[in-house]
Amino acid sequence: MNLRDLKKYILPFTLMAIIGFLIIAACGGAGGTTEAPESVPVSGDINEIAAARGLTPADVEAAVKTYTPTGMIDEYVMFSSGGHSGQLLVIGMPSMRLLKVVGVFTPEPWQGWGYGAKTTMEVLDEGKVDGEDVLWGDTHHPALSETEGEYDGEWVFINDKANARIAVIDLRDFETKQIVKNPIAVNDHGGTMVTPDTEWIIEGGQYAAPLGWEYASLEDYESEYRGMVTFWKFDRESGRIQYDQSFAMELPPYWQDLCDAGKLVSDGWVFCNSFNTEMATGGVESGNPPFEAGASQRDMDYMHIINFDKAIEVANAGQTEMVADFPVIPMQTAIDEGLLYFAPEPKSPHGVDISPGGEYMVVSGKLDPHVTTYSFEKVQAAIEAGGFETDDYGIPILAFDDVVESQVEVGLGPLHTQFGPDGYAYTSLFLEPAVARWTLGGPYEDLNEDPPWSLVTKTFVHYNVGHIAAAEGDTVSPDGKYLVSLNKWAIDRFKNVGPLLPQNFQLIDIGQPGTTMPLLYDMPIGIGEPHYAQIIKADKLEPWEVYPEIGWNPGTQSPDPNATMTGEERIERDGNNVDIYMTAVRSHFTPEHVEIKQGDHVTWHITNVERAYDATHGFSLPGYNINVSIEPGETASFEFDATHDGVFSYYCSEFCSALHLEMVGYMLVEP
Ligand code: K7E
Ligand code: CUA
Repeated sequence: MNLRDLKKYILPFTLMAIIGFLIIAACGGAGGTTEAPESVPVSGDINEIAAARGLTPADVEAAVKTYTPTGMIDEYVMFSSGGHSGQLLVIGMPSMRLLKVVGVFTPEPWQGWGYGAKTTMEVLDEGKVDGEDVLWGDTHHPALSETEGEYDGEWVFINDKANARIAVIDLRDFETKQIVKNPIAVNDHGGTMVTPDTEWIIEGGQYAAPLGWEYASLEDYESEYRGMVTFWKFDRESGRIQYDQSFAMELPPYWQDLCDAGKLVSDGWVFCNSFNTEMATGGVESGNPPFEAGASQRDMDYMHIINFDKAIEVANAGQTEMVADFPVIPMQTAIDEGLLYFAPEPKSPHGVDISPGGEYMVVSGKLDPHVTTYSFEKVQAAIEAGGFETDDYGIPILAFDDVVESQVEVGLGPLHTQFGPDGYAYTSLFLEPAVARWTLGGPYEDLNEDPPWSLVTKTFVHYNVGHIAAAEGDTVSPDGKYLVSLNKWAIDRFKNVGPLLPQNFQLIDIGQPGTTMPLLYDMPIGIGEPHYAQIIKADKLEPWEVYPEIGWNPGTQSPDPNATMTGEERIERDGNNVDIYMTAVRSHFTPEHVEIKQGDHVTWHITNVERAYDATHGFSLPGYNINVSIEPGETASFEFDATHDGVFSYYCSEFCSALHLEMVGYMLVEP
């Protein structure tokens, strides 16, 4: 490629970047970075304090809307991805207080996740990739379980983009119960999304590769590389993904991005956006267009429209091929059976979001200033009418004009869309950076004063927003009220903490109609880059305060056969195998002496016999990398070989009582 060609590719991006930076610079000023005053009065008249701190009346109003005094419980709970921390964050709203970091793909010492306790090691072991431990993840999209399209507060799922894994978290105890590794894909992106009754969890792919971890040269990209979408069957009774009832669909090697399940009128269908329909394979070092240019040449990519109800029938009828021992509907079967259609979508889109009633699919092209809304009804009519063009793989393409309902110009770099209860939709604008409010038409037309299919207002955010999340925003009845802008850049929002900055969540008030959409609060996220979040009404969550019975196994969510009641503590030896049955209660472990021999194999069971709310004990065994968190009622088990001799003091690692420091014991390992 010569320099002129390269310029042709690069120029639009450079322009976009410059525009982006200009705007950042502009709103950095407008956003008003204020130095903290030297000294702030802590007593006196409220107006004096506000004036001394440089607070405007709008700031005071925002404070009153978000300030949550001690003991007041938040109205909403946000489940946010923890990005490449591999964890899940639980945040109260509107206070924006971090309530919990849930260990998912990465060991999390403070909750004993991955430091010996069997119920945690077994789950992390399920996440092995090709037999190897992979003890981190890149979590992107949490999905709360739904009943009839409403969040039900029972489960939350999240994907690991890096390794194509899905985790299942039980909201009775907020612990991860299962990790499944996708056998046909190295990595993923379009997960997790659930069907309206959580019978299925959707995991879309991203960077195409030969399915099933095979090798093929990039020269053979078009014939050997493939995209995919996997449908995981979820069983509420057991609380587990049913691996052997799950299946995938082979797709062209376009980069499938994000999916969403249809709901109400579009229930039974699944939609995914894609980019790189150019099938660029990069190689800038060899004079090829770089990926970001090569994958952005066409004006249109393809929204994938999947007749999912029919796909289930086809899979159940065995019209699948095994790839890495996993059933996959071949692309040709998907075409022949009418499971897969495309609709052109402008231009390098990112995500597809289904309106609350299921009537519309909303897509934004990153390089197009519009949101494009497709009508499900029109899609059905176009499929009915037939007579399609096809892509190179023979997949029917519905004509753009036949299926588009409306295009609304919202601004630069539109990404993701959320919905309110009042016919308003919200789209993040990465480049401006702002959140746009615009109106849906059709059945939503009379819900507000603003004309249908029009931009209403924008709120600038700081900075470079990715996803946005609205209260109950993915349900059939969104709440409105609050929206969180998940910003990628923080720049000047916080005290500099060095070159690696936190991401910035910004709470926005969307409870007022029209052009009023004020920013309320900033929350720095100090771990990982959160991609997406879902927000549930807090009263839908009813987790246990303590485990239901003394001797509970959180892995099976049932009584543990190794539960130990007070008075039953003992050490049993059978040859070199030593079994320890221990209890923990404020403020002692029983037994307090454990005497074993070097070379023994030790299996240790500890039951926290407490019934008091929050009476957690930790158990740490230095020298053996053991750290366990034992919640009230829980029985935790771990095993190790006593390889090092010596004297090891085990102690409680949760400050649980005035005599917590005395909650200790000695393990003596005789050489
Ligand atoms: Cu970062 Cu949904 Cu993975 Cu957009 S994704 S921003
Ligand atoms: Cu138990 Cu500290």
